Order: sequence, then C-alpha cells, then structure tokens
Amino acid sequence: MRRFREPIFAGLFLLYLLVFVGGFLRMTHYTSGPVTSKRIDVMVTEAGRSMSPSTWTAHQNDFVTINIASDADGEVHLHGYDIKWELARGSRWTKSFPADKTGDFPIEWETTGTRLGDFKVSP
Ligand SMILES: [Cu+2]
Repeated sequence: MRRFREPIFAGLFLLYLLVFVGGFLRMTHYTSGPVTSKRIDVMVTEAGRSMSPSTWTAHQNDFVTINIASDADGEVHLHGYDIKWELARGSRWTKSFPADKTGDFPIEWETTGTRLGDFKVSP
C-alpha cells in the first residue's frame, strides 16, 4: 500500500496548486483595478424634449446606474450601448451596466427621435 501513497499526495498537491494558481490568475486577470460605481439621477421634461443632466459622464469600466424619471410616457434610448428605459409618466426606471465602451453616445427620446443629450465615456 505504501507505494500508492506518494502518487496520491503528489496528485493532491497538484490539485491544490491548480486551484490556487487558477484562483490567483483569475484575480489578477479579471479585475484590473478598483471598480467605481456611479449613479446619475436624470429627469426628462417637456414631454421628451428636454433632459437634465443632458450630458452623462463616466470613465471606462465604471459601473453606472442611471435612474430616470419622466413627465411623459415614452422611451429613452442610449445608442451604442443600446439600452432602453421604458418610462411611464411620474415613475422612475433604473438600469445599471458597466461602461465598457469609450466614446460619445447619443441619448434619444425614441418616440420622436429627439436628441436629449450624450453619454461620454472617457478612457
Ligand atoms: Cu434610438
């Protein structure tokens, strides 16, 4: 029996090594820095003609939460990210997402095609 023990220990050691090194690689490769959360409270007024703030800003990989209220029923569409907030008059709608793409993305009142503002993500 004795000669079987060493391979078993060697196997366990290898398994431990795999789990440990694997976990370490995951940690170092999947998070490249601290993740910042950012919340923006938005108000759409004049029945989809005006939005405040009209410019939303974030840094790449920020975890962004956009909370929108509107004085009319309709849809806010963030182009590039293709995210939609289906709004009913007087109620709020929240969506969260990672700002993984950099650039300047138009925000539109989809119902009429009115440009409400921009989402700017800097590197
Ligand atoms: Cu659109």
